[in-house]
Amino acid sequence: MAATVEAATVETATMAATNDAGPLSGEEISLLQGWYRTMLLARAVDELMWIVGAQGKAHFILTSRGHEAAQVASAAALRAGHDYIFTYYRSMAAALQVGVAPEDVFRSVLAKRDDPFAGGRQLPNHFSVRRLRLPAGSSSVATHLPHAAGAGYAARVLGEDTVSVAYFGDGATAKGDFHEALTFAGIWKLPVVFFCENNGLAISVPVELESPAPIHLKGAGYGMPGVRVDGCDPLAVYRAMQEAVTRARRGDGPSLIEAEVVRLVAHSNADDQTVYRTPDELAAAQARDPLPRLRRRLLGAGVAEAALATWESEVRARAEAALSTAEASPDPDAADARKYLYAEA
Ligand SMILES: Cc1ncc(C[n+]2csc(CCOP(=O)(O)OP(=O)(O)O)c2C)c(N)n1
Ligand SMILES: [Mg+2]
Repeated sequence: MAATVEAATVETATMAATNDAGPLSGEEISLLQGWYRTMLLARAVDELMWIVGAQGKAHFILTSRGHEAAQVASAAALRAGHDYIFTYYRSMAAALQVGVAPEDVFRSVLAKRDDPFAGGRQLPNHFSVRRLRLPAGSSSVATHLPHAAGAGYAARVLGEDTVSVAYFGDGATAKGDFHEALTFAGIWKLPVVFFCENNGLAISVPVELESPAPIHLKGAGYGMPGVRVDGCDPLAVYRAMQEAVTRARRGDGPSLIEAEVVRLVAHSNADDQTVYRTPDELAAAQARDPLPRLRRRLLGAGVAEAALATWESEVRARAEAALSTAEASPDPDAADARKYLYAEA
């Protein structure tokens, strides 16, 4: 049995190599420059979210810090507004990449009336934008995976060339929903990409206690390619995602991508990670931070330090302005608090 799994994996796991050392084409440099700005924006929004959380203005903070390269580069391989994108609570950088405004991220964090995802009635970062085909998701881990398989099935029935993508963490692969979604997508060869952001932890539980096998190997059990990629290398992620999306769009079925990322901060602002992560582990995660790594890569490719510094300050100002706009927007009307809970007469 083991040999069969290994054979299937060897055939399909072609994307692990990173190209940090190799030369970049002009097109790659231009892609990386755009992604760097979106990654910076996600990081700046993330940092400001933690500040408003500490100020007591937001009840719960969830973070994409350390996942930005994986999210931005994978989302860049999609057709925004055409493909279905099932995000999870950590997907803020992916959401920004496909067109969610930072003002709206902050409106959801601050539970404002005009939060377009849920009018301030959901946890932050539970994106829901019809125009962008970002369907509403639950906080319940992995429950959106069968939905993504269902959207793939709908595309098949409707004869559309849409691809459906589900973003989720390593812990989600231990849920029955993962098994059901990959079984269904695998049997029907649906146009779905299962994109796992493996940060090695499900809150405090290490991946070894969630998964008996490397996550990308699980694809073979459902008849689909399983690919492991360095999730801190945006070009490697982009290539893996492009291959999976192309395969799905041409009718060849689903793929599983495991992007190895780092969670740079606590699971949420309700979590003290120093209880279960040693200073050495935190330093090792910090050393893989995709932002300084990409900055070095761009400098090495000839992008001027002054250009990078300009983007950094512009993006910071953009995030701060978005926060001010959201803070100034109206709070929900208290009289509406029970709206949508019960059928109205
Ligand atoms: C069904 C379910 N069980 C438990 C939780 C509590 N919970 C929220 S996030 C999380 C960890 C999920 O880890 P992973 O899938 O690796 O994603 P990560 O947060 O690391 O990106 C858990 C256990 C939940 N939301 N839903
Ligand atoms: Mg995890």
